[in-house]
Amino acid sequence: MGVNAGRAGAPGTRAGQVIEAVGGVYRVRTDEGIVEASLRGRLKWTGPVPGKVVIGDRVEIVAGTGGAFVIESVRERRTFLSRWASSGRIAKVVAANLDTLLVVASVADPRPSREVIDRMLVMGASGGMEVRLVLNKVDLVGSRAVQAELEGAYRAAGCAVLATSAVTGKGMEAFRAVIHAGSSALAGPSGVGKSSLLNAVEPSLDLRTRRVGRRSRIGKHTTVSSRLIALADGGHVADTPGFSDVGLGGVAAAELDRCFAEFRPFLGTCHFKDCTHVHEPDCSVLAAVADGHIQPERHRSYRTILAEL
Ligand SMILES: Nc1nc2c(ncn2[C@@H]2O[C@H](COP(=O)(O)OP(=O)(O)OP(=O)(O)O)[C@@H](O)[C@H]2O)c(=O)[nH]1
Ligand SMILES: [Mg+2]
Ligand SMILES: [Zn+2]
Repeated sequence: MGVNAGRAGAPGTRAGQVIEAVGGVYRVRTDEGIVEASLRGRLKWTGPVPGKVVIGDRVEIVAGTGGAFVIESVRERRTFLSRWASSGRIAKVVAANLDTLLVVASVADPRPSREVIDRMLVMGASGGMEVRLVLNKVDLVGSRAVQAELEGAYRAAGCAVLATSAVTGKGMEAFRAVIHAGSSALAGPSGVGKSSLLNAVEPSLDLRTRRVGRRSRIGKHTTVSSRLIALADGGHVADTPGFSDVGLGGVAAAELDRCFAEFRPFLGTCHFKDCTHVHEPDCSVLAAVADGHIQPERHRSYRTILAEL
């Protein structure tokens, strides 16, 4: 990385990246190894989004008295990923500076929902991440038609699609190539195979699989640990509990249309500058839906999400 070498900063400060956050303790990877750090009371944020320090955040740490490290400042985030907080409709950022959001759906068991897929694609795009759709469980009997339909639909919508099976290994070379190329997170409903896919990439991760019912988590004290895992063959993957419900609270209604990749060529040419592409006359997006350039399912997801913002 070499981020710190020769950097003009206060003496004793070094740069690093947060790779784990448990309670008030942050593990920070620096050029000179991994250290634990706490937060300075008055934290300096370079970026516009003060809040919690999360995995992926790039920080400056300084050695305090007795050799303990303190996070002094947080750099502006390049990308962010958020999900709904447990209560209310407030989305909180759970990871920063990741390159890619892999939206995982299974072709069967559980059945895929296009609206859920679209929400997660929007979340990734709105946070500035590159998004890809992973269609998992393609080994399941009778899943060919669903796979073909979704692959066709999302490729047509300008989204890269991977078809995988964590069980047979089908499509895993392409999946590995993406995972090892940068930093990513996997999002998708419970049971689609997110942990299984990561275990297939790196068995030593030994992530817990099989479906965990929502009910069984209730009553448990949730000591939530988020980690940014460095993979043996390169790349990092975020391991954050509860990625089945990504939050759209941080998305501005006026920016939602940009999060639908295939809408972009039509934006800016509607009759009204502030066109919402729902009911307005002379709307280029609605015209594109009418003549088949935009799929009605995608436009339906857009309308549903817009109504919530
Ligand atoms: N047939 C088949 N089953 C799979 C595949 N991938 C995962 N499974 C099974 O699907 C179930 C759920 O897989 P997990 O990896 O636990 O799913 P997850 O997305 O991590 O689920 P949560 O952690 O609850 O969000 C397990 O029983 C897996 O063995 C696959 O490619 N094919
Ligand atoms: Mg899992
Ligand atoms: Zn419009």
